[in-house]
Amino acid sequence: MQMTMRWFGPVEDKIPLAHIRQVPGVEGVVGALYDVPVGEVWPQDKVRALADQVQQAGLKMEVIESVNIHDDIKIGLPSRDRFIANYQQTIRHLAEIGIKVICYNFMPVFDWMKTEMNYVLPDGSVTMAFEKKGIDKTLDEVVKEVLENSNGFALPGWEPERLAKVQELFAKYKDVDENTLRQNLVYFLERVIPVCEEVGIKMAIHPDDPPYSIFGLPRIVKNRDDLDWICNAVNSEANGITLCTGSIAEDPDNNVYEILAEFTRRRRIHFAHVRNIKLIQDKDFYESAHLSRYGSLDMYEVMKALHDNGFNGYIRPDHGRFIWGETGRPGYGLYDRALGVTYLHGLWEALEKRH
Ligand code: CS2
Ligand code: MN
Repeated sequence: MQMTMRWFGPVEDKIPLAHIRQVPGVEGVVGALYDVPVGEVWPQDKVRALADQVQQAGLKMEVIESVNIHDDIKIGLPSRDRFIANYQQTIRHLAEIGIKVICYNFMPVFDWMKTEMNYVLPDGSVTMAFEKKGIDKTLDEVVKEVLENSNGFALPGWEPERLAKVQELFAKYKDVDENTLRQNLVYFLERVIPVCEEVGIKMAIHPDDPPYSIFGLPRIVKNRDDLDWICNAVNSEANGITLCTGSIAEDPDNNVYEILAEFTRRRRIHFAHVRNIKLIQDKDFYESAHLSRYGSLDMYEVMKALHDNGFNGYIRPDHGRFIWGETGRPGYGLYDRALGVTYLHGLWEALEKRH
């Protein structure tokens, strides 16, 4: 496995690559371009500049998170063909600079949803949480709160300019049910997977976060059966998964260890996001420290499911808390994610030496 950390680039991320390089066991970063509008081609000179910068810092960049999917593709509008052609071109450009995996999601309207961005734990650390009462409000109120509480950062998938028109966007999805969304995903995959196969890239879909419907929007990457359906719909290793333990485990009915084991065995998990969450009541939860004892997941079992089934993809700690006075982009401070890396390496080493 290759351990990585997400890096938001020289403008958006205040953590220098030089600091990421000092985290023991981190070989690469997971990068992206943030100044290209969703749906447009990522220009070759820009992706190359990013790759050069990472390489000069002594790190690899073989994973992109995310090349986001334009809403017209998810809705299935005639304009999708232009956006899919752009996506194909972006795949080619990324292959040329050595990218192996593209993480993406197929969630309508917005990316992950948390209701609390500054949730204070008893030890004084600050994390993110999701409480159902936080979305029992109007859509406009919820969107306003998320945007106001993101510490001044544009969260991926929560671009203020898109969400300024959130009602319009919702209206466009009014005839899109789960079936239609599935058909639209397949339409997209049938066109991009052959390109991926040709250039040696793997697509890796991220589960819905949370993995159930919110605001009446359809969700199609929620559980084992959804993942199975997606894998079979376009049966290619290039059609794979980003298995995010935190997201999958937000539905207590999901058995995250079995899901990890099955899809690792099936060679479809190309990228793993590993984080722990603490379920509070019903489906409310907060993102805890990585160690098993702080959350609801057994992180030894998580790593064992990957290890024992032959995982050889990319992995990163997912969100971290803010500790030691750090502030910044919610979920993406340096210190707690670095502790997560070290812990995950410790588990992995123990698994390697077990026999
Ligand atoms: C990530 C997601 O920060 C996060 O929670 O796990 O934003 C993820 O990058 C996207 O859903 C993948 O497209
Ligand atoms: Mn994730």
